[in-house]
Amino acid sequence: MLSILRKARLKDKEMRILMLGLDNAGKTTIVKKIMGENVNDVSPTLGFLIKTIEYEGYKLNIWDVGGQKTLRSYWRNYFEKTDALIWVVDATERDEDRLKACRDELHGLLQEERLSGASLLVFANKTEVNGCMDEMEIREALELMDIKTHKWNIIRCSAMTGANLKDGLAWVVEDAKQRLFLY
Ligand SMILES: Nc1nc2c(ncn2[C@@H]2O[C@H](COP(=O)(O)OP(=O)(O)OP(=O)(O)O)[C@@H](O)[C@H]2O)c(=O)[nH]1
Ligand SMILES: [Mg+2]
Repeated sequence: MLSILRKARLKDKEMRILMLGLDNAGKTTIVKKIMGENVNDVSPTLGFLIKTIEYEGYKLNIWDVGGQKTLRSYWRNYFEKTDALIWVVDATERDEDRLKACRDELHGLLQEERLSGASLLVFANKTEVNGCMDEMEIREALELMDIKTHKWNIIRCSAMTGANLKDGLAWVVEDAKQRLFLY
């Protein structure tokens, strides 16, 4: 039933994208940059924001949810009907506890039945900063290689410069298109 509904929406060229990650990862900045808005006045998200982006004929409804620890228990309220999950990681984060939290929260999400049909894009953000983690370090820190339940991809990006943000959306849309023919 769920898959039929998903297919119907995909045929309407509409997608629901859930953007999550720890606080300070850069989720809101990414969305603002994609929308062409000023990225210099973001503040922590206390609830959620929905932004609709037109991309290659698709209407992408992006749910940007606050990632502070006290807010993470609310994430589950946004799982329904998610077509793609974008997990944003701060590539400049070197604190071991934060990286562990980042890994555990992600792997916890992947256990969620309501997210089982969603593809996963990991956005490694802030990569314009010198000395940030490279892709291999992030794969290891987040144990991405262990993910067998979801189709996933990792893309390095920068919300500040805008680098690769479109590539991320392109992957998400392309992946959804392929699924249209899989059902
Ligand atoms: N250098 C650099 N800083 C960034 C980048 N993206 C975001 N930031 C900074 O990171 C901080 C957090 O950005 P937000 O977009 O508020 O992070 P968030 O993930 O939405 O955080 P919550 O809403 O608390 O979950 C801000 O000071 C941003 O300016 C980036 O690509 N490069
Ligand atoms: Mg935010």
